[in-house]
Amino acid sequence: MGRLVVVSNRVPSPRERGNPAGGLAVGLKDAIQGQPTLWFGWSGQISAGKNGETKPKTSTQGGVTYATIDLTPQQHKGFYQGFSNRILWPLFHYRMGLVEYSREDLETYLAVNEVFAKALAPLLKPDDVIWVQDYHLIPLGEALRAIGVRNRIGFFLHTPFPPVALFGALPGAAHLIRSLASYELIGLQTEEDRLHVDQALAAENVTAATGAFPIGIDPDEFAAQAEKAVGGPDLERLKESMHDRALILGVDRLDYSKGLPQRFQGYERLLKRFPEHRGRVTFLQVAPVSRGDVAEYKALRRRLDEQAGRINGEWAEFDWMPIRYITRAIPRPTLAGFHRYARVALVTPLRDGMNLVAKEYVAAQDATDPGVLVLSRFAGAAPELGEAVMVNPYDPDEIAEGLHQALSMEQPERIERWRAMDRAVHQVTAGTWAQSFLAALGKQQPRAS
Ligand code: ADQ
Repeated sequence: MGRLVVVSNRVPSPRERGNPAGGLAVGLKDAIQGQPTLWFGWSGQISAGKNGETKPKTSTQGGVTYATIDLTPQQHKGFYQGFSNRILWPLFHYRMGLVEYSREDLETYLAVNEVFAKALAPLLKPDDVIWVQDYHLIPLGEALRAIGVRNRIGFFLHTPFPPVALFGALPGAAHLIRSLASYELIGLQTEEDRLHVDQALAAENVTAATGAFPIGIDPDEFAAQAEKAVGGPDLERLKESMHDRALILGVDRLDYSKGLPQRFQGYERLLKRFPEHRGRVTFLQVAPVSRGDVAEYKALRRRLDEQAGRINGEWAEFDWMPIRYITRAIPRPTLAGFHRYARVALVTPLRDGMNLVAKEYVAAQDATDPGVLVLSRFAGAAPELGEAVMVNPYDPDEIAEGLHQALSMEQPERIERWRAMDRAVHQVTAGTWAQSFLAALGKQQPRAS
């Protein structure tokens, strides 16, 4: 049996391997169980090596061989911070106004993909199946083909893919789209994203197989963690501090795609327009700092600091604080318990590939007394979780109304909605995501024979 070769920008560090926190790592954990796997990518380290002469460091842990390379400071700046995070990330989240294009960054992006290809190729065996992950590595398939790699290669995009009119505005877009044709299969999160990719391919007169493969979680594992947290010290501390108030929970990386300023405004609107909730609810937002060295993220953090401080200053009583705001990560087992205890989860990204937090909240609920999910209709999870209270995340008033509806919802309706969502979360899991993508990849005609 050939190996599965996963390629992603970041390979989890040895410390992260047992307890993954990012969406991609959480999803892949399940996928790679029981299959000989090589996981290749950036170590997360920056070192002053010579471009293009990188030899991967390998180590084996939990049945997976990890092979990593470092980036030079110049590669890290142009490829990761620049083209990936300042250009592709905002563009793929429909935020043209935040794109800071530079041709140098595009060139570094293409060059680093070639470096990845050259470092990976010697590790490959003829019957390996290669699965490239995410927007950092769009041209990797093309770079591998250029140096003679003939293995089956699939690509999965974890972010949304915008309409071609938007994507086409990016200098270099045509090349990136054409490079997609090197893959045997291109996987997207939703049918909408798939349609956009099909349209982009058609606009460049190239063909490639595409499919929607929504990513999921391991719902039983998360539910077990949530149940285990009940009665544990962290959840007890939280409960005690709540004085029977209803908990509204938000959990996101601190990222402008997650709609946090609008969410804070929406919560403030709830307090303003529905006074019955004043003093009766607490909003806990956990938002660990992410990409903290990119200017846009610094600005977002300042804005949220300001908003949280101002809203608390304006609405707090001497014995009640409306918002609790934490910019550090919280261990998953603790977080699972918080999800279970929360009366409402507020998941309002302006755009999101999928959003695993929404699925985790559903999985964590107590079947007899579940909470309510308030969900952005622009999350990739929205088509699957149609029983959530759906909101337009750009409209703080709609968020406030959604929160009010969620907080006022009677138990039978909460149970009915939750059951439908729990079925959906069990139907599409991290495991089925990987299996269905890899099965579809296996059926494609090889492109490079
Ligand atoms: P992300 O943008 O990182 O992922 P998401 O799908 O919500 O977003 O996944 C985040 C993961 O990290 C979840 O498992 C969550 O529990 C965990 N996490 C978040 N905040 C945390 C905290 N404070 N402490 C501990 N853990 C935390 C990207 C795309 C998504 C897509 C995923 C997977 O942007 O749209 O769903 O990849 O494809």
